[in-house]
Amino acid sequence: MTIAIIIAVLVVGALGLFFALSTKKSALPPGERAGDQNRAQSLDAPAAERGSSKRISTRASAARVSSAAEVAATAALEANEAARPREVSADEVRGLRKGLSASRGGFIARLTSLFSGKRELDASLVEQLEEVMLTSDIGAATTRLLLERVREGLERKSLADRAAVWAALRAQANTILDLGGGKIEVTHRPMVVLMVGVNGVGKTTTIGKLATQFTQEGKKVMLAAGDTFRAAAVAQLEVWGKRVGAEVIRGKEGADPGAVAFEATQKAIEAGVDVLLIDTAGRLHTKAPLMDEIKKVRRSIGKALDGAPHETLLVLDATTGQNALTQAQMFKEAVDFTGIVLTKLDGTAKGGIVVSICDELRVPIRYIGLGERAEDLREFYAPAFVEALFGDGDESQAA
Ligand SMILES: Nc1nc2c(ncn2[C@@H]2O[C@H](COP(=O)(O)OP(=O)(O)OP(=O)(O)O)[C@@H](O)[C@H]2O)c(=O)[nH]1
Ligand SMILES: [Mg+2]
Repeated sequence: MTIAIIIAVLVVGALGLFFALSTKKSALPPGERAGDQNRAQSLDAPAAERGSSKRISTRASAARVSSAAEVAATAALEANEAARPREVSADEVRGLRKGLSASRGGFIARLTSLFSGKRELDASLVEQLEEVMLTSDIGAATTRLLLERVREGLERKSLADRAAVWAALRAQANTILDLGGGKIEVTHRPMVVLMVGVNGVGKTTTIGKLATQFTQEGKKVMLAAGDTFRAAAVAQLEVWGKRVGAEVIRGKEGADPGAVAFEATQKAIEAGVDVLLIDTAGRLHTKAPLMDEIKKVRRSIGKALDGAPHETLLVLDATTGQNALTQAQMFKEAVDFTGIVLTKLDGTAKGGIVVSICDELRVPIRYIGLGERAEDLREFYAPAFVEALFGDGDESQAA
């Protein structure tokens, strides 16, 4: 009887202790639990490896930090998902192909014509391929790289027919283009994205398109008019803001763009927005004071939020060909941009510039612009792009 009472007391005590411990653990807010933190950290790692996200460190409250950790964890999961090769749908290729029809009708048509008829596959084919590529803005060094495998294959006679040469070219193009670009993952709250580039390349329009896409995904978006030189530039951003229902932060005309960017970042933190998109004035890459100013804008954003801007996107106009490469090289010296948006690919027959940019800069292309509508901004995915540009198919069936 006594032993039974002692056993009963011990069991009740053990249960009580277990209950007390588990209650204490779950009373901690999410993110402060040891397990949660480990989970958030380990999930954060793959995103950090992509080079686009650093550990979260903001001056906001602890509660905000824990919610930022959750955002990071979710985004890292999504990034993991995105890192896996995904299937390319026929619709995706058709849509891209339509936008790239100028290039397909231009240099791609010239390339494919080299394989038509019963043409012998010999060294003269390489010379002709080289000539077409150079006139399509692929650039000398990249052309050499692209043709390396073709040349070797022809020498070793392992590339016996048209289809094999074409496949070798496509594979090589895919290797050059596959730098892990694509859609911006929202890894921080607020995720601060700074847009830079020379005049008229499509910075403001790209912001409008991105704002539309993020809003459609249910994200809260804020825009900042860092182009304080022209009233029309602010008005253009306000039109987009109104269209997508996003607040637009603006300074007085002629205000310091760094101050506007700083204020906007603070407001984005206060308002709990998911994505802050900061526009800047177009600047000539050859003008040192303007390039210094963009460095200052970046620093100001970092003062308002550690680690921000999380993405700095250089916008390049594909129709300017090799000049776009020169711009990129000079911007790279001033601001360490993390991704590229290549606009107006719909308006050029020389889409080869995409390959050249990836090869020379080794910075991923995040988006390409194939028109003026919001849906014309496409996330860049190398296999889909290669299939759309080099693949066989009829544009007349394009969606
Ligand atoms: N066809 C086509 N037009 C585009 C694309 N992206 C932008 N545009 C057009 O390019 C023009 C310039 O775009 P903006 O967004 O004003 O360029 P910006 O870089 O902000 O120019 P600044 O502020 O003057 O430096 C506009 O007429 C846009 O509609 C695209 O992908 N395709
Ligand atoms: Mg603009």
